[in-house]
Amino acid sequence: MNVRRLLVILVLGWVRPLTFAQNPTISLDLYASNFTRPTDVESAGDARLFVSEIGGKIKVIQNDTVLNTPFVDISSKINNPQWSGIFSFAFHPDYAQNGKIYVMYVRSPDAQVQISQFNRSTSDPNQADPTEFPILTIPYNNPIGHRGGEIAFGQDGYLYIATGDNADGGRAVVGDPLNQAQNLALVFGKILRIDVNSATPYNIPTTNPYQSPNDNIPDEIWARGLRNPWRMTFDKLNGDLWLGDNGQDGWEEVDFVANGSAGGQNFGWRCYEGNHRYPYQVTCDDSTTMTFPLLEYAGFDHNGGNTASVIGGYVYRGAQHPSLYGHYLYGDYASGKIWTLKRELNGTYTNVLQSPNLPNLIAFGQDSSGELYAISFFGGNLYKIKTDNCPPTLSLTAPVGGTQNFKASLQIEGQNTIESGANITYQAGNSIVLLPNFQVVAGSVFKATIAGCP
Ligand SMILES: [Ca+2]
Ligand SMILES: [Ca+2]
Repeated sequence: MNVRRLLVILVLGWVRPLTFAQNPTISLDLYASNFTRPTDVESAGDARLFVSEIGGKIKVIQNDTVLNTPFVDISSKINNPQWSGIFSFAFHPDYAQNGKIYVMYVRSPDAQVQISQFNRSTSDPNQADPTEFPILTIPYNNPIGHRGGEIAFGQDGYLYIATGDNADGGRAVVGDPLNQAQNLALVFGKILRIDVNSATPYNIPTTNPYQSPNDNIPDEIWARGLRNPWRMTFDKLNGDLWLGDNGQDGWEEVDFVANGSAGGQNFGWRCYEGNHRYPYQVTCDDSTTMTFPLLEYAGFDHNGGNTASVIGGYVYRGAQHPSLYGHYLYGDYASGKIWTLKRELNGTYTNVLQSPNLPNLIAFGQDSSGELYAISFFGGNLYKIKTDNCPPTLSLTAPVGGTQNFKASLQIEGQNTIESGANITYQAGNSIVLLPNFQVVAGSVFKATIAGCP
């Protein structure tokens, strides 16, 4: 042990490890613009991003440029280019090999929701073949009813489909009067789960909770009790499911299901709106059978008459913004608010309203490196989520290499490795604390300086 290492350990003998939650401070950087009513952002697992427009196109962003020719164009098949076209799309987890992309859209003329597969062109990686392979149709029959939704692959390789309750969303109407989200005979207000890999168009996973053909429950149903789920994602690190469910007039909610769940959750609607008994539903299953939200926030009735519509997002798993690591980003379409939520393993969480405001926030996106994006429906702009260059505190746990300068206005705590050949500076306004796991390996340079952010 060299003298320097010994000194670090001696100093640590009286430094109490920090226990305060570290809250990132985010900002929005314009990344691409001039989309027409964009609805969703996805990555194919490479450096490109793809953005869907409600009118039926999926566009490619490559080398910071939006390509003129869309990747997918189903403009002639969608129901309404203003409001009801492409809602969501998803690349197959093995897209690099099989070139399969899945699109969820409201189709013309019957306004049912169609989920179809398309194939990457064999001649142009920025084009999909126009041939459509139908997978599943959600038979919505209320012309103005909630249609959800989201399609996304889970870590189990199955395709999850979040559906709306097929009921009107108007202000001050009774929500889901036909109680469709609770009704297990209907696919409305549900999460469905299908296996698109072992059969055409799909198989029912044998572990689906209602897979028995004799129970009068569609075998696709995995969970129920949703009103209008808008955005469902899986944590790319651990496969946990996160979902934003739009409330009626009372409460917006964020739902959470840990990876490996057997399914069968009842998320409550319309027996419950958020954590609150919905007064118009007379008979309900026992509340102990319900899966209540991780978090709720006030909707129209409890919010001074201000409209609210939750937009579920992603857990940040990128490397560019260490203070954001492990935080779930979500927002609100009506208010433009964006929050970061850090959930601990015991289910408690820290929820922080961030200062940037994005009107008509319609979706978050995640690129192949885990960096996050947000897009505005009427604004037509795509933003990259960044953290303030100078957060109050920074806690570094992952190894760092290269030449980097980490800054915090108050304190940096390091329990990480400075990799060989690295040239790293920690700059903090008040203190730099090195915990026992901190290590500077041979051949690297590490500097610590007490200085505020410039
Ligand atoms: Ca069944
Ligand atoms: Ca609920």
